[in-house]
Amino acid sequence: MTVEHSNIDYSERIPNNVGLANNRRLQRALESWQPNYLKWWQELGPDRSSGFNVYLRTAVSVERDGWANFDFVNMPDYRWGIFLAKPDLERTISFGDHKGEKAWQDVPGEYRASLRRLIVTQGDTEPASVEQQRHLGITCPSLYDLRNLFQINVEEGRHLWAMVYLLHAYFGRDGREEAEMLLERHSGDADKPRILGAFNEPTPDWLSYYMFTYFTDRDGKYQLAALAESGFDPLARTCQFMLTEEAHHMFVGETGIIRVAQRTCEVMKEVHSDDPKMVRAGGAVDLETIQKYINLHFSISVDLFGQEISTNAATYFNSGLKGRFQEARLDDDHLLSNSTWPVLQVQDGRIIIEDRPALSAVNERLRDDYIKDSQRGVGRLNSVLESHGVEYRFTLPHRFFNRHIGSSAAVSVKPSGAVISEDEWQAQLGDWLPTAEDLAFVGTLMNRVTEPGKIAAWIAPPVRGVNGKPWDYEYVRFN
Ligand code: BYC
Repeated sequence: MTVEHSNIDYSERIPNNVGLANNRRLQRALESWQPNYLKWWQELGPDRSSGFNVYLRTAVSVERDGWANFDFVNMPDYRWGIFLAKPDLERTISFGDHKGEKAWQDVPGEYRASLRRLIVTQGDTEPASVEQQRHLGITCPSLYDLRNLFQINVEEGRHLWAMVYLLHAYFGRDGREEAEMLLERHSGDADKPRILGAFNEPTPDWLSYYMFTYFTDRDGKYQLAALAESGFDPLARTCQFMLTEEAHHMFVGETGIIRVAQRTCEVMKEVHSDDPKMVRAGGAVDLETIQKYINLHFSISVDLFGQEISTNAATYFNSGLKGRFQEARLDDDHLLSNSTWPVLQVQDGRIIIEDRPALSAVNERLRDDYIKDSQRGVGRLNSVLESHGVEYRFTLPHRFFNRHIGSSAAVSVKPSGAVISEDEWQAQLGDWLPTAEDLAFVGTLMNRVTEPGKIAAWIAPPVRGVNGKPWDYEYVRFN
């Protein structure tokens, strides 16, 4: 058992607030993982960023405003460490078979395998996203964007540390082996891919990156919120702290997409046309292509919630390992023994809605929360079009569009929600998802802009900069 403080000790080799110095075995284990992590960062972290001085936010304590410490950091020298919010020893489990019992400060033997699996799956996504984004720095549209990319990358690295700490501290030898594996699987690797589908997809350009941080990081928000309810208190506390950082990642995504759409509207005015060809000739991404990117990234991200009907999810819930979004605020028995939840299913080539036992529909319920939240951002995006007098409107595709997980994986579904034949799907695919030609066009816009105050022509500058600085501040200094 370690002693936890709110302030982080940066004089240690591994900065931490978990009293690592008092637990020599754990300290040694983590110190032997650390060089492997740094090697991984050098090889698969942000490409060609060594020696960059970046204006970054670093956590100094886990108190409310503790991480809001901004300063220039030399890129590879960022100090990753272990920060856990203080335990609330009175906290009780709010759902499932153990409802009302004290939260566990150690792993209950019977749930060891399930917990390890959840932690490994969560941990696997963090380095995966860094790998997916590793080449983007080379084509950054501005210093502001480059700084945000690195901020997100170092935080994903820290989130990996958070999961590795749990594996090392609570799961003994198999935890240490899993921690090694987290550095051995790689995004898109044919032999050792990352665990979840979305994390093996490429992020080839900045529009994909904004979509990823809008849609896929938002899955992170919902999954972390569900894990923040966990009866295993160290996991719950870690996820609470991670969630504060997730909010910034989604902000980068949402404002990024808005800035791209805003610039498109401006170019439409400049070229006096809404013809996609003219818009492209004017140097912006046409709205139709932005919509295809939305379709792609939304569909990849809704897959991350798993099957509509899942016994895994029911077991996690019953066991008190993973709850629902804002579990404690929900007004029900938190046992779900007799309640139902409406679930969309594909049956005989048709989409039907059926009431299913709520316990087995926990994944679907989280997906419902996620979709509602995603929709709100699309509404804000449409306000930008409206304010420019543009009639076009973005939409989220149907939740069954382009799915690879769940009951609709076996059928083809249009963005509108109609089930169609495989031939129709193949014939119209290029209208709904980015084609090779669309990707190549967006690729042509990706030119590196690193002069303070300058920004690429396909994106509008942000409304404000970071931490009260102007947007054209020199956020990254190259040595
Ligand atoms: N790809 O019973 P089911 C983030 C598998 S993102 C591949 O529904 P379950 C971040 C599933 O594993 C948040 N496989 O599964 C964002 C299962 O396999 P087995 C990440 C998939 O367990 C941006 C089988 O299908 N955190 O933090 O209820 C940047 C049956 O499915 C997928 C978590 O996900 C898929 N998409 O639900 C950086 C939280 N979906 O048992 C970071 C932890 C399902 O047949 N993970 N499968 O071998 C979980 O809670 C669950 O593992 C899942 C799946 C919700 C993902």
